[in-house]
Amino acid sequence: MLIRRPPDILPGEITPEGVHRRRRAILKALALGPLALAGCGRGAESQAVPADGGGALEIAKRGANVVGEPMTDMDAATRYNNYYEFGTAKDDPAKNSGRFRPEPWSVEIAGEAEITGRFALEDLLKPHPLEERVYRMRCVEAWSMVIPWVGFPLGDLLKRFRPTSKAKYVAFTTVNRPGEMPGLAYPVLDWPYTEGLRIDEAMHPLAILAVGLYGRTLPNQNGAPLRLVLPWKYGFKGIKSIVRIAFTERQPATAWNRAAPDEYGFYANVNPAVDHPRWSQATERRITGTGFGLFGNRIATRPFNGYAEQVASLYAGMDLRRDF
Ligand SMILES: Nc1nc2c(c(=O)[nH]1)N[C@H]1C(S)=C(S)[C@@H](COP(=O)(O)O)O[C@H]1N2
Ligand SMILES: [Mo]
Repeated sequence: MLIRRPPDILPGEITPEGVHRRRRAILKALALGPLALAGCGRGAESQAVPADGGGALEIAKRGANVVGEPMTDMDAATRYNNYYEFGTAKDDPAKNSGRFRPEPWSVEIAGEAEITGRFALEDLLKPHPLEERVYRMRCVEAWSMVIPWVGFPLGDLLKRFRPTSKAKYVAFTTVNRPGEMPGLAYPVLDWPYTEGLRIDEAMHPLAILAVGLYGRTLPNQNGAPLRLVLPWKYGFKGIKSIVRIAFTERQPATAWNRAAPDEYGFYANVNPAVDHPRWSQATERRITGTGFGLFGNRIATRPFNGYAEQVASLYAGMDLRRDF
């Protein structure tokens, strides 16, 4: 049975029912038992997180050593959001997403692949061991957070559908539910929200499909039940509440690129040398928490958000000022 959450409840108060039940449902569907904690390399020991999420935050904080930077509080990560389907103010998604129902959920797989069709989320997640990994996230408005996402590499899922040699790109679509998403009443973007990746970007192990954060199931405002996390790209590439994944031969249209092609490119790799036409992208405000933490330290932005060593080779020979 679905437990509705009143829309006016703040995310800090959502421990109860809804979240716990959904987490239990997902953990059960995954036959997970304890969450495997892998960190992102550098010999981070695998650590078990109790299925009830207890201690997950503490473990995730130790995981911050993986990026060597202080983690953002869960409070800020779940109250300061961009999810325009729930409104354009940063606190709108937390305030307005209580009516959204992330279950049951299915995803349509379409296009240039041997296997296509509509699949229940549980079935898509089943064979993929979940990991919790701490990543820097950099939004286009020049703020960033350090968040422990729970998920698995996108490529592990995509490969199962056996993309054909014509599959050069992957296109993603967000769910379109005007009754549950009040922001859809405003023509801010050409709804539904769409995003895309070149297939080699999509297959890169740093491209993550997330189902949780801080050892918990994704809250609605962060893109429940399934969203992309692309640590080397600007935040808008991290499409939320995905209902369709299509393999395409041509570069797909994306919502932000269609709305303002001079401001938001298809690649959207974090690049301090290429400014947004209306502001510099050379520095960012690192948000650590709510309150004063929202002001954050101003720090220099790094190419590919600090992940150049892992991903720069994907773009060898490209002019990143033109393909921004
Ligand atoms: N469907 C959808 N996905 C979206 C957005 C949106 O408005 N709608 N906003 C994007 C932007 S601009 C950012 S910065 C990230 C924010 O993710 P977070 O709120 O979990 O930090 O989500 C991205 N994914
Ligand atoms: Mo963003």
